[in-house]
Amino acid sequence: MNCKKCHTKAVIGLPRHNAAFCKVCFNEFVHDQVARAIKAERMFGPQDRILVAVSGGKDSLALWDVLLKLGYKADALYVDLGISGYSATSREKAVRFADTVGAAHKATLLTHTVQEAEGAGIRELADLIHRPTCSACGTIKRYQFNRAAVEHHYDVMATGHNLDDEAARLLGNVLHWQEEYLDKQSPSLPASVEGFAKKVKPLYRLSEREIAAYAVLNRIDYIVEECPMAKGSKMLLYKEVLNRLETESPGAKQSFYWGFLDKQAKAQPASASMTEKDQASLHPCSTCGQPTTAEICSYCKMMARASAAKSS
Ligand code: Q46
Ligand code: ZN
Repeated sequence: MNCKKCHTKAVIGLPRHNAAFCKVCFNEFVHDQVARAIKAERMFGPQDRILVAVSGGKDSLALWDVLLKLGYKADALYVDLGISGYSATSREKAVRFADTVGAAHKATLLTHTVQEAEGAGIRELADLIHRPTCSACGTIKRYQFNRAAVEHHYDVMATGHNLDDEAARLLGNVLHWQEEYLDKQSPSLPASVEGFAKKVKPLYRLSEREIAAYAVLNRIDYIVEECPMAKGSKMLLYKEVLNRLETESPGAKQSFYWGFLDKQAKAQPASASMTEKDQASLHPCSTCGQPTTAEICSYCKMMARASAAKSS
């Protein structure tokens, strides 16, 4: 198998593109896919400051790596969830990457430690308020990333969601006809109101397998294990189903998700109406000042419930 571009020995085959690449041309392909995503979805420009949400996993570290190599000003934030046997290792990977590749590009890694800030790790917090760990985790991560982006004046927040993540999420949303989520499943969500950072997903054109190959070929040291809380999740099941489809017909995931994006772009004249709607119903949380539709934001409510449960 030879490289489609330079005809030397290929290191990876990409059935959905009917192509194979050597390491150099594969890196070019990955960089090009990210550059296309940034341009097509008007994610950010060369002068913008980007905050990458890193977890120590392959996707977020590969995203940080690509953005720095493309010349963008990208710092990162790592949220330490305090999950024993997982958080220490994932943190170590994020810090090591920051100390090597990050430092070479003068990029900074910010950290937020849940145990330190909220007095308990994510599992304990979730138990205290009787909520599934992943739902409490989602609230904390969304809040802390948005807060850091706004407080440190980043123009945009980038996450490492890839084609497999987005296709699986779309499948879940369609299976349950969650139209309100479908509306917001875009690779680029504008900063709808003051206090909410713009959010983008520059890896949406690349599959999980392609990103894993990029990480390995570029010697990115990432945590291979998934978060232990992900076991048995519906997302993993949807990914499995989509992988079966992909094996049978290469390109299935891409046409499913990209097809959705095409239809969405035709149906929605940008996100103007959503922005107006959001703007009208949001105001500052009376506890922390972050935007919310209620009197107190869901993060502050969650923390108040946790500390009440602790002291009772
Ligand atoms: S990190 Fe958090 Fe995920 Fe772990 S606790 Fe669940 S939501 S599975 S992306
Ligand atoms: Zn609040």
